[in-house]
Amino acid sequence: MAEHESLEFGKADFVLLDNVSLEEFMANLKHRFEKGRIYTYIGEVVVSVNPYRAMNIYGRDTIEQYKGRELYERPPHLFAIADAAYKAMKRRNKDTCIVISGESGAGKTEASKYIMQYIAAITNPNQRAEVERVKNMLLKSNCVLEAFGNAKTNRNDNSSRFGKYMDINFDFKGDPIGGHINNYLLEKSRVIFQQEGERSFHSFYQVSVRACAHVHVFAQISVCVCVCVCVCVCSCINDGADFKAVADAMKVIGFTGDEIQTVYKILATILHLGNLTFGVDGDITLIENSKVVSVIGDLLSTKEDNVEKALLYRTVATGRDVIDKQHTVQEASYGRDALAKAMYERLFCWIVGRINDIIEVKNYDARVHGKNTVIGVLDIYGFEIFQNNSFEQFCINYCNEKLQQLFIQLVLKQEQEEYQREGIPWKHIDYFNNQIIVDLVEQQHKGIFSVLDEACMNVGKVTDEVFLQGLNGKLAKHAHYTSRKLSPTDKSLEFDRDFRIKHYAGDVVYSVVGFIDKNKDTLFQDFKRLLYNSSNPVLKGMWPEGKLSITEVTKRPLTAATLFKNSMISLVENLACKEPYYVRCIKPNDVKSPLLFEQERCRHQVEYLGLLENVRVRRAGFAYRQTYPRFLQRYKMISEFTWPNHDLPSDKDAVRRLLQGCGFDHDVAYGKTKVFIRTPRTLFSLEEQRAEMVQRIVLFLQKVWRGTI
Ligand code: AD9
Ligand code: MG
Repeated sequence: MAEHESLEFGKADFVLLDNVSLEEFMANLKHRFEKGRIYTYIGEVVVSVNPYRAMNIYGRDTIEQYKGRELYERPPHLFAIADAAYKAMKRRNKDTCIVISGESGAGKTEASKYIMQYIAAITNPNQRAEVERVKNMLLKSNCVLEAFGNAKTNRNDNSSRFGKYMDINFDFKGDPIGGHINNYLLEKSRVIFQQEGERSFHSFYQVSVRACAHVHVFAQISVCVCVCVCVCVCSCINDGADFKAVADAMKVIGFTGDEIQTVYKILATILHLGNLTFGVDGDITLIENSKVVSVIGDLLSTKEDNVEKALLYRTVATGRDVIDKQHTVQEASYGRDALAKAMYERLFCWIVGRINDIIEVKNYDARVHGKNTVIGVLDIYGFEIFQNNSFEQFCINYCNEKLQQLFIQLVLKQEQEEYQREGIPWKHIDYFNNQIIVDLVEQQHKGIFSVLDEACMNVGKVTDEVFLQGLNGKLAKHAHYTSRKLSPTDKSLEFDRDFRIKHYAGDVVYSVVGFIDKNKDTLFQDFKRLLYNSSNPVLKGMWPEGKLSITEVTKRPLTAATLFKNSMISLVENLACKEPYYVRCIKPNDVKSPLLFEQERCRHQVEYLGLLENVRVRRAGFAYRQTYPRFLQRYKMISEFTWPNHDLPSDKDAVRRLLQGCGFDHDVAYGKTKVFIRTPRTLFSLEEQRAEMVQRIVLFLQKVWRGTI
């Protein structure tokens, strides 16, 4: 635990509180925030409060202060956690991960960037060119991904609208040699619709600002249905400068000129699609502003006629015949929006894929160089409650439930179970286990995703209302689910289409409108063929499934919910097999003020993040544990009773004898198979004694060799 800071700043580790009560916890958190101390530990967990101002604590000199130090030697900092994860990886050959959680706007993405910067700064002391190249690309990839995956929301001006998990691979020297990014569910509906006060993805504004300056490149980007560029320019975002930074970053990462051009062309196409409107002439559906079609044809390197046909007709196979069925205006509009969303999502995934191609580990032979180890950094969208919450918020909040469950499993549950297993006296500490909500969403047959998928499988007209009826039928008695039908007098459920989930972080009312559509996520095959048949090879390469002709049987694709659920399950499996480090971010207020610590707002977050339980488990628990044989292997040289070998009845007795001899007996507990050490200070002292002994042994051996003894 960190004890080094002056008490003027409060307690640097919540474990040191005199009484573990919510009041004391909050008082300490507030006091530290007001004193400019935004980080506080709970053991090895960092609690971070968003300062909403530039802090002078991330520079080169600060990095130097944390490099190679133990956690409790310096004031709490993200760098200390990053260093701990790095040391564990390097010294013990362990894969580690840093899981950053907290609600929207709490500071996760900023934290993930500082962590990456730190890792980049402390590695590659020999300045190997290849490693420098890899580091540069890892850092630059952030800038590109943020441009395409982040947007201004009412919660955060730079809100991540996708989940990101990045593995950084290290060689046996501990230098980065590559990486891999996994991206999760991009909120693509933002391309066609944004709530009031929000924007679409930054990338659109960046090209649009640019387009105003270079009208000849993107002619006619004016009033767009998709993206209201004029009204939504945000004072705190400099789209023009960002355009340049992103373009440079793409070049540095290694995107070719053609690829970058195609990226811009796709953005421009989507903007133009927003201008397309449909009308009728008799019983013919037509495009009202056909000039736009010709621009789109140019941008997509395909014939104008083909674009028009794909927008107005759908090719269907009836038995052996293939016919062109004309869309209604409504169908055509639906198709246009689906195309805009799908093109953007595909573009985003393609960008991630390209970055992965470039940064993946190459030419590393584990047989020659030893195991390549990994540090994973998870920065995923935070829990969110909007005015209107739809399918996307539902997925995002489910993801946060999964991560909270992982935290419970790793920090609260396993820890306590281990003490019990080892026979260490332990008074169970209660916590809210959100598994029940995870099950409510993902359970087979009964869970909300299953009910949704079932509704989508029905042939014929399936509506969102049918889905809601299904939920009401299956979940009427569930303690965490209700709906307007089930609770007609409940004022928070304003509309018939509303249902409410009691999440671990709070109640959220969702509207079922759009759930079916977003889950099915249909894009007419005609569009896939249109894009595949483009003479632009980069664009064509993004749409390989467009190769299939209409008569070729295609399997029903997995639904968006199933894909997301599967990706979350594999993410959690992946994190669970690494040694985890946690950053728990807190948002101090809703007005982005550096001065305001809204007591209630923060208290709520402390409660739902389970931080108090975390302190209790940590305080009653032990910072370090090791099996007896391994403990001896490392420390036996510091005691005459154990060096070079002991003659006690068991390793456990030997460890006890060793620790008694050092005067640490009061700080440890002896389990069935492991020794538990309460405070890191004890461990630190053992390490110091060991280092001293090793030094003496080396000197002794040198003398023996030289024959001076
Ligand atoms: V979301 O779930 O992606 O919507 P995040 O990622 O938790 O959210 P983000 O890191 O984007 O939030 O932080 C929001 C804003 O808070 C940033 O744009 C900064 O203006 C501000 N912030 C966050 N952390 C820091 C910090 N350590 N120092 C200064 C910060 N400002
Ligand atoms: Mg973010």
